[in-house]
Amino acid sequence: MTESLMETKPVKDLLMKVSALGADGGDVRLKRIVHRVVSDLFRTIEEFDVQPDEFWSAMAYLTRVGQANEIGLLVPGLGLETFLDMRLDQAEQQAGLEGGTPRTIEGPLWLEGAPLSVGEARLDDGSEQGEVLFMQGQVRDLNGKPVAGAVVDVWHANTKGGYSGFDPSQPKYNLRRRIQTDAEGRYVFRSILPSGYACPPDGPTQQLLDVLGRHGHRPAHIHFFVVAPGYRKLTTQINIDGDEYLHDDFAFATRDGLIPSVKRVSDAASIHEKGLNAPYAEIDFDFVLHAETAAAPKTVVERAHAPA
Ligand code: MBD
Ligand code: FE
Repeated sequence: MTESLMETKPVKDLLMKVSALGADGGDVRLKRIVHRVVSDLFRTIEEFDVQPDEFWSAMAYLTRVGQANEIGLLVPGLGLETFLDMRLDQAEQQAGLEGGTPRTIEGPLWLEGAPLSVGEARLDDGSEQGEVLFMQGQVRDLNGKPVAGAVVDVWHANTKGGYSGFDPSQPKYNLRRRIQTDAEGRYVFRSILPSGYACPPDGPTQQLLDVLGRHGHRPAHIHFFVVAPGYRKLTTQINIDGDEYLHDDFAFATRDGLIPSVKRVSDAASIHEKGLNAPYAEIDFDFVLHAETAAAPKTVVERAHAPA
């Protein structure tokens, strides 16, 4: 066996100089993180005997991920976004926060500034012949008290799995709304049932998934931010029950408690009452928020988003 270069003084000295850990100035926490990350890369290269052509193919890969604007897609695909959620869950548990609607990842496709209305909204513009969905519920706190004036920011894909703002075929803010809860903490919206999302087939994220022998599908889902003064921001999604990828999400976002039953309504009287001419779907889902507390890390996450 050749000796481990990692354990030699020249490599240890190199890592200290790279991170400037031994020098004055700079951000000490960042220096320590850079030292750790670069050390771990060195170690990986050594342990797997990574050859220069392999290394440069990885650098070219990362370049393509950035150029294709797929960082936000690779991150959930590698479970990193779910890991951040697991850490928030753990911190809340340690702070004694229990119950409430489970969080799950935001994903890369939220846009700021969706139209705001009170109590109710229609998310689709009628241009797509999807199955009509009515979704409704109440925002409450852990004591069951309704939260009036909460804002439910909802966004989802169309019947082809595309999101407005990213899929140029859709009008601005299609399938995106902010709904302020009424005096009883209630919200209701009309939309169409989304289809699942699939990673761009020719993109770098799918390229890695292919090499791993994984698929790039998400089950059909609807995203939410729920915010109210004095409460912890909730970032979550519901999944549409029955989807073939329900428990096989490439982004690892499916959770117990986030799979409400989808009621199919097909009686003529109900259809007529809704002004429709075909059966429709109904979902009831309540959001339960935690009161804000200094005992757990904040849930408002600073994150760069695509310009709306
Ligand atoms: C999505 O719609 C999504 O929610 C995630 C997490 C990743 C890619 C597309
Ligand atoms: Fe999504």
